[in-house]
Amino acid sequence: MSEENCNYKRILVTSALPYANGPIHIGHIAGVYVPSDIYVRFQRLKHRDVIHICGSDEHGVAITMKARKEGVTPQDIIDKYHALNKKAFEDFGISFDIYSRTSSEIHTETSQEIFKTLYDKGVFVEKTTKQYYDEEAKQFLADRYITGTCPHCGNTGAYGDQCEKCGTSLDPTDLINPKSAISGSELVLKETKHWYMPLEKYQEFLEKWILQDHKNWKVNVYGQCKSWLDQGLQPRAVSRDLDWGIPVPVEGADGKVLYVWFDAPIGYISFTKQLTPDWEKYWKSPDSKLVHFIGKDNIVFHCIVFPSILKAEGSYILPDNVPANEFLNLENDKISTSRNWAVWLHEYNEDFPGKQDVLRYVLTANAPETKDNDFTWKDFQQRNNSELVAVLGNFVNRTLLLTEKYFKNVVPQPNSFTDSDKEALAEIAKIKDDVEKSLENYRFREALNFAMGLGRLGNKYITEQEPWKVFKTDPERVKTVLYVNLQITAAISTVLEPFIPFSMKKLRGFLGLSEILDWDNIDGRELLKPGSTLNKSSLLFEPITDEVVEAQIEKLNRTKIENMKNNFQPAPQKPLISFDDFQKCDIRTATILEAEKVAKTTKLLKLTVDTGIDKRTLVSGIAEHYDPKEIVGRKILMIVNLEPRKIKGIESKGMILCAEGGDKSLHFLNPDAELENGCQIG
Ligand code: B3M
Ligand code: ZN
Repeated sequence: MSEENCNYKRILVTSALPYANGPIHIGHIAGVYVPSDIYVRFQRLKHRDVIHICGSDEHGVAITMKARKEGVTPQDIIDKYHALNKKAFEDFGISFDIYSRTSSEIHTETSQEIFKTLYDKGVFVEKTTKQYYDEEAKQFLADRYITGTCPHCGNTGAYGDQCEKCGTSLDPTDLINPKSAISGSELVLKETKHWYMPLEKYQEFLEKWILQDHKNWKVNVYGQCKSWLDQGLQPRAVSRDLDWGIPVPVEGADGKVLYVWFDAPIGYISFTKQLTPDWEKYWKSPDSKLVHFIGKDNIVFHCIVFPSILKAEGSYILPDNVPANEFLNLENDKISTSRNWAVWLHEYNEDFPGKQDVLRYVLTANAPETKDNDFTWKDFQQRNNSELVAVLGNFVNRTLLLTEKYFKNVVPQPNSFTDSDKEALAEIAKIKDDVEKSLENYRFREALNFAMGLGRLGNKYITEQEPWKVFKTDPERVKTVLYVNLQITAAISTVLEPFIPFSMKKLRGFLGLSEILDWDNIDGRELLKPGSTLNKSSLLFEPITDEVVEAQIEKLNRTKIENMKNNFQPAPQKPLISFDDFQKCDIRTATILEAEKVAKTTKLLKLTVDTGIDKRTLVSGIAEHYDPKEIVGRKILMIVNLEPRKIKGIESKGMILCAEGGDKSLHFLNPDAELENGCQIG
């Protein structure tokens, strides 16, 4: 038992509430939900009083924007994605104790109650400022609903909070010629009153609570908090002029709702209320430990803003740790919901039925715990085949098959133990202790690697002992060897449960275990008794084929092309030329007679063409778009009076005219009639 957890009677774990405006993807899973689920499963195995709280974050502008874009109501959006994500988490084995939603009545009550408490205590600062108002839509506009020209790069589609083209963070008043994204109309600046959380008043408290009392927080979390504090905290609005959200529960607040980041973290509290009448034991007792699992973009809200709100309210505990992860990229590109550049959890569950553990394993082994990391389908396949199948699965399979073959699926009675037997048995508890220490310190990649050490231990031992050879001459020895292997296998079924629960449940079935063996009993004692009967086993993990992985990569490539086409921006027109200039260009119809790749290049084809004037050679950068075998005989248009150029030692006389698509594809141009070679294009 880690001394840290000894001081706590119960552990309250929260996972960031995903916005109900889109599906969950592997970046969310790697960053937040697999780590939190591993941690909670482990605490349950330690028989600790732990609850895991999560649910949909259903307010905020992102949801109303999605609704507008899809021509439905915000309620339609949150109902769709709350249900989709809740099921996707369940199917993936993320074992929340409650997955609720911030559109619930209990959440509205709880949020308004906390707001009112702070309001009545005079915590908030009321401020009237000028904000953009759409007179046609009769509403103030959130930053994302304001578009205009970026003062930095001239992008005419910049938003009130950011220019997505040059990445500059903006204030709506920075925009040139700001317009409403709702009605398209010009905007007026209008006075509006809002309530602000004076974070600067909690600067001193936060500096002590974080920078002095929580030096043990992850470096990336501690560092981000320190930079926020070093800049000096500023007041932060806790209300918005929106028609979607929790109404501000005070006089003079018509048309105003709680800022989504004020109410969302309170969801952790309202969902706990929903889960248990003992909710105050978790949220208000000093012997409760609160841990927030989040992504790095939520650190300021969970380490600075929400703790300040709870501190101001006065009766709640504050987080003991906030082990935020960095971001996961996909095939070396940033995961993006808007660009559909993601592996969606619900689609993974559909495409890989029964293989949830493979993704759990890979996302833990590759987790962005200290820096952004990259997910590739090839790595997914490689880790499955060379780690899960070849190490863990192989060891378990050999142990169970040999026990079936030699001892009819009954755990053998061991004879005397050699030193290697004793060392192997002793190693089990040591590995378990290493896993435990890493898990208590939120180092999940490290913990998984330690846990896989049981598979490595088993493979090393069984390979050294060679029971398949020894059985011919000394079956009694093999009883001891397989007994040792079965103890390792039994330990695996518990120690790896937090990481790959589906497979460990399957393994317990093979071992005839109706319950998970006690974590703390993996201390060198006997786990599987001689004489107990095993069940028929099968492979724990199957290899993942190239075809399966290629299909996923192909799916992403189709997305990439779709995105390029959807986001196609025509290049700006070139400077004007005179008609005489154009007349100098001699463009003709021609036919390709021969085509071949230019050696040592990937982009070049050497072509022989019939221009009607002559037969000539030219070199063209179309090798990635056309197969030389398929273009012989094709009609093309080409400029015939370009000065010859030597390209890779080949004299190239002319240039083929091609159109480049939004997806960077290249296409020959052809007149709409069968023409002779040499016809002039004018
Ligand atoms: N809905 C997740 C996000 O920023 C946000 C978390 C709320 S946790 C209280 O994508
Ligand atoms: Zn810009």
